[in-house]
This record gives sequence, structure tokens and C-alpha cells, in this order.
Amino acid sequence: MAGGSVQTVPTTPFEGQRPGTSGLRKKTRVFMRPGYLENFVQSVFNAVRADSGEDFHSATLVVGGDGRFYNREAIQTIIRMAAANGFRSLLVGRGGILSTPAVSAIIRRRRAFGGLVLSASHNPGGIEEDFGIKYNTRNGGPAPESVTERIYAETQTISEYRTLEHASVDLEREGSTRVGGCEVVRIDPLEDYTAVMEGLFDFDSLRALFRGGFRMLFDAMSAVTGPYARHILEEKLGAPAGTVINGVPLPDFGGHHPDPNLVHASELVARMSGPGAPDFGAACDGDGDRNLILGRDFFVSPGDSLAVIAEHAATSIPGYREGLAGVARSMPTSTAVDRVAKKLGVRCYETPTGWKFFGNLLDAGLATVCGEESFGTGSNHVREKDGLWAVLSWLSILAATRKSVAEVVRDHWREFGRSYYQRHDYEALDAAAAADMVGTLRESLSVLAGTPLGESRVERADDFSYTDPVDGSTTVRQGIRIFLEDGSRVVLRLSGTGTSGATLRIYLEQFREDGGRGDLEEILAPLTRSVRDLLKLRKRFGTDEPTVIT
Ligand code: VG1
Ligand code: CO
Repeated sequence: MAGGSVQTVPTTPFEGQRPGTSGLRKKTRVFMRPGYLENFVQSVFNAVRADSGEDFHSATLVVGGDGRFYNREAIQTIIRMAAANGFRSLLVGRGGILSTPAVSAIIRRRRAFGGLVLSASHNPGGIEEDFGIKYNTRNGGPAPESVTERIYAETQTISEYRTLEHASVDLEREGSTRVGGCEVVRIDPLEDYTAVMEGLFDFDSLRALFRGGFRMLFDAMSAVTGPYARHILEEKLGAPAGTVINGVPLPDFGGHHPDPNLVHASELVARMSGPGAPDFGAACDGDGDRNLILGRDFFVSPGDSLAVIAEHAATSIPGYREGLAGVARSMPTSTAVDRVAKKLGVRCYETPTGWKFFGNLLDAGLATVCGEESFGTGSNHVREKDGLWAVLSWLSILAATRKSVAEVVRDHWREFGRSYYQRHDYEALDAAAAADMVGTLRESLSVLAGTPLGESRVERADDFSYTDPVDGSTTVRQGIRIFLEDGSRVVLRLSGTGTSGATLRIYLEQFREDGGRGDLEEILAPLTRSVRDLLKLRKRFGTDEPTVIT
């Protein structure tokens, strides 16, 4: 099918198209405004055109999303625009489906120039909910800040975008179509990703685990990991049919938040409790990069999960047999993995929140395993966090140690001590009031030292800033840290992924060498109360009860 000729459409900038922690996220209706998506996509192309060498003429772009409302329409728009902008070829997931880690795998394996991922991750989907888009670079990872700032600058001065007239491409069938001068190939969304997993994990021993009667439940939360999990867990590893629940991606995720935590994965949590529950439970988020790990009546805190994976990787997973070069965690993530790094004799890097900050460390071979407290873990196999990778890592650890999930974690606590840890989220706060609160606290940081907090006193407080050890770039104001004399830590920051008002996140951590037997709520209660008072949450927002605790 021949394409129409390239059109240059005049446009004017939209305000607020600055990518946040992970891409641009807005209400779906905002994305549906005429020109809104087009402006952002053209701005991405304008920002990276020079990096492609020759006007995209030899460049391949990977495109796919988590299947949420507006996914298919957005892909058709991107196909026409990418063709009009001169891309040689596009690789589009069949049905418009590609998980975030799969996009990363495809970019790397097929040496693509970059990729566009259509997702607002764990945010709900639907015409009244959220949509999002992010750009990944040649290494398969989220665009670093230098690139996202360039994109943002382009959005502020954009005056035209390029597209062409062309009938919609049939996304449901694999195969190749010409759109203008561009070859649009619809690919199997599972193939590259599955191959990467087969290269890392011992599928034979995992098959043997299931053959031996091991039972698990995987909740795809009606989002993108359904097809991946069915293929890998049920078809490849022989887990019984029904292991994967909510396995069909739906445009509105069945009306739920595809957010794998104790609040939103309540169906899974319920089915994982009681003596007849399966051995292992897991869930992934909308775009497949987050993971929740459960044992029978047992929740694994993401910071502990990262530490346990780092502890066991070399002995339980063939892909890491050579050991870890180093580990990395985002600053608010618990310090559990730091203690594992110390034992392994490798460095632990502390980065700002957001996977884009791990890219350089992974590319430079400084870190092998990375993670965030927000249910994100991953390694150097791709440049995104990877939900199913974490699930397969845990399966491998369970297969190798022959222990239950709870035993693995309790043994970890006995050896390394335990970071009692919680994150409290206050969602949809008045944005100005939240900014004012953080501003006020920031100004008082220097006088906080010595003041009582919880059952201890403030030792020091600062605003985290990070200098990338690879490219030397510095990122400031990445979260307020309050360190206490008894070794506890409180971190505060405002979310960069929300779409309405502001979300305050308070991260609380207290380390104890008590074998992990303490009661989490009890241990964190005094600190929690005094932080709420310090911030005057009730006075400022009318309540000091968080929306979500994870
Ligand atoms: C949140 C998490 C952060 C994560 C980001 C993207 O950001 O805290 O750790 O990298 O979401 O994850 P924020 O700025 O809202 O705290 V995902 O799975 O939503 O792409
Ligand atoms: Co996600």
C-alpha cells in the first residue's frame, strides 16, 4: 500500500509537557485533545533527530503499549508521524501490546534507535483515567534527563508536526506493511522477551519445580503481563492452567488500579492466605515493570526482595553465576541491599528515584542488579525494571534453596538484620499547599539537627542530590532525608508520576538486628506520629491518614 505525501501541520505548544519520573502522564482526555500527542511525539523526534545521524533514514523505532484505552489510536498516530519523519522501519507489538521490559529487550536485541512506550504504568486506565508515553533510547532504557529536558524544550517552541495520510495499519496480524517510505512490521510481542529470560534462567529446573507440585498464582491485573506470564509460566514452565489470573489485557484493567501492592492486588492477597494457599504469589503492574512477591500469608517488602535477589543471584540464577559487579538502589529504598553488597564485597550505588538513573551504571558495568522501593527490581539484562524477571528470580531462589518464601526472608533477616520499612502515600493533595510544606521543611533542614523525633533525635537532614559517576551530571532536590541518632531514616518527596494534584510520599525505615521478629507497625509508630506532627499534615490537609501504605 503506498502512503500519502508528507503533511506539515501547524501547531502551538501545550503547557506542561515535561516528562516526569517516567515519561509524560496525563488524563486520557488531555492526550485526546487534537494535537496533544502529536506535539509530544514530534518534540521527541525533534530532540533526538540529530542523534540518529541521518534524519532517521536508517533508524528503527519500537512502538507498543500496555493495552490501555487509547493505546491503539495513539499507535496509529505514531505510525503516520514516524513514517512522515523519515524512519526506515517501525517494530510494533502485535495488537499494540508490548510490556516496558519487552520494549527494552527488543530495542537492544534488534539494535533499534529507540522506542515509544504507551503506558501510565500502575495508574488506572480508561477515558476518565490516565494515559502516558515515554521515550527509550538506544540502550533500551528510559531517556536520561539530558534527553527529557531537550524534549521538554522542544514542546515549548513547537510550531508544526509532520504526518501523512494513510489508512490505519492492521495491528492484529503479524507482518509487514509500507507506510510512506517506512516499513511497519508487526512483531510477536513475546518472542524477544522470552528469549532473554531463557538465556538467564534455568527453565529445566523451574519446570521440575512445577512438576514436583509447587503451586503459584500470578495476577496480571488485567494488564500487559497476562500474555507474557501465560506463555512463560504456563506454556514454557508447565505451571497448571489457572496459575495466571486476570490474564487478558483490558482497556480499563477491569476498573482496577493495575498497581501490585497489598491494597490494589487484594484478590491475590486473599487467595494467598490460609493453609491451603499456593506456595508463591506474584503480580505485575500495568506495563509489566513492577512486581509484588508473596508467600503463603507472607508479604515480601520490595527492599527485602531486592536484597534477597542480590544475595542469591550468583548461586541460584545461571545468568549471574559470575557474581554481581555491584548493586544500585534508589535513595528512598531500604538499606537492606547495602548490607548484602557489603558481604559480597561490591559497591552499592544510591540514585534518585526513577529507573533512568540506573542506565549509566548498568551500561558502564558498575551495577548488575538494581531496585526501587516501589516494587521495581531488575538487572543488566535490559535497561528497565522487569516484573516477570523478579518473579523468575524468586522462583529460581525457591527452587535452589528448597525453602518457602517466608523461610528465605527470615533467614535473610537472621543473617543481615531487618530494615523495618514502610512508605506512606498522601494522594491528590492540593499542589500549592504540598509545595509550600516541602519548601518550609527544606528551609528548616539546617536547624533540625538535635531536635527530638520519634524515640530518638535528628542527627542530620539534607536534600538529596546526585552526581552520576559515569557522566558527571548532577541532579538536585531529589528528596529530603532526615537521619536519626538511632539509625532510623525518614525520606520525603513529591511524586513525579501523578496526574491530579500532588502526591506526598513519606518513607520510614528503622534497622534492627533482632532476627526480624519485631512488629512492623509497632516499631514504626512513634516515628510515624512525630513526622506527621512535624509536617503539620492534619493542619495543612485536614487529615494525616495516608491514602496508601506499602
Ligand atoms: C514512582 C515510583 C518510582 C518509579 C516510578 C515509575 O515515581 O516512586 O520509584 O520509578 O513511579 O514507575 P514517583 O515520582 O511517583 O514517586 V512505573 O512502574 O509507574 O513506570
Ligand atoms: Co510500571
